[in-house]
Amino acid sequence: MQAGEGLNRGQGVTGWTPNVVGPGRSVLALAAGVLLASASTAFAQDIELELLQQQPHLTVELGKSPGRAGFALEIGGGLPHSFALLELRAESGSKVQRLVQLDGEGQARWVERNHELAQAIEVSCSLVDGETGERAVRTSVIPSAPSIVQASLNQSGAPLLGVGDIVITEFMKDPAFVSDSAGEWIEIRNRTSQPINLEGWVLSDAGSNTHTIHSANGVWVAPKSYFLLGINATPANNGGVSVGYKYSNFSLGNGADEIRLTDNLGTLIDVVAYDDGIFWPDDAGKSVSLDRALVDPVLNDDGANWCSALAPFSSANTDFGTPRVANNTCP
Ligand SMILES: [Ca+2]
Ligand SMILES: [Ca+2]
Ligand SMILES: [Ca+2]
Ligand SMILES: [Ca+2]
Repeated sequence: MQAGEGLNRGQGVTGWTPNVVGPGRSVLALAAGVLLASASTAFAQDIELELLQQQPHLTVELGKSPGRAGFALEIGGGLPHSFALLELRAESGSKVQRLVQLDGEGQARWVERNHELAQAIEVSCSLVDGETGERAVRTSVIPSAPSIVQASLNQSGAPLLGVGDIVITEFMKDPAFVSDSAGEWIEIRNRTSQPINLEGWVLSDAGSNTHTIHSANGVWVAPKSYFLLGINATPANNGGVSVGYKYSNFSLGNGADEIRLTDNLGTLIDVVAYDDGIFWPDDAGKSVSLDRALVDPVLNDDGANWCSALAPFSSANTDFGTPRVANNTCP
């Protein structure tokens, strides 16, 4: 889409030009685009207004669908695995900050849901160069946009998802009752009030494990519910666990490993990277279980918020865990 397409009602695009920061060095340039779709628009296409072709960049999508407003920020061109600090300041002066980790390609996508845009919002993005310590800050204003009807829906019309809409809550990396190749599983929780379809999502680690979730009818996680992804979906073989989706080409190392869940648009929805028992629980035959009060995509990054499950699954399986139900409170 060209910048300007799909705009109406006198609303427009805001953009700003690259700046040079530090000793003659262009560290960061930002661009923002605002899409305002008319009431007659059935579904806006997924919009990316790239006002600047060069990297690094930030693009902004605005959207509102019934009961669901918000905007998405695409950050690109940063250093791999570095951080961007986003600050969102409303006209009233209230502000929130978000620390976003960029991926291995120096990119990140951040979605703010349920943000009503009744007021203009000033967005600042800081990228820090880890080598030089240089900090680049760029700011622009998203106008208040009460006339937005809907935008930023993906091509299937599904609402945008954000970091933490699905959270990894428990995993069995080292079952004892059955073999690892039969008994590994991952429990996730849908924290939203909407059903979420995992179709096209990618389960991966930092190595070569990668699996794209696919099922003819989609893979739906009910609102406010737990769901199990497992290596084996046959209860007779997997220790009696009710697996909702069976993956392949993915295993949970008994030492350090990662669980990454990326949605079909490329947003990293949650990631857990555990170690070999230094800061994380590491008991054979017991799942690694996030404290039930800490179901959060950031809090679950800390091994101290996890513990080994406290009780057996059932009378039939002596391994410990709480597959598909709320976890214990950690001791
Ligand atoms: Ca394992
Ligand atoms: Ca792995
Ligand atoms: Ca996480
Ligand atoms: Ca559980």
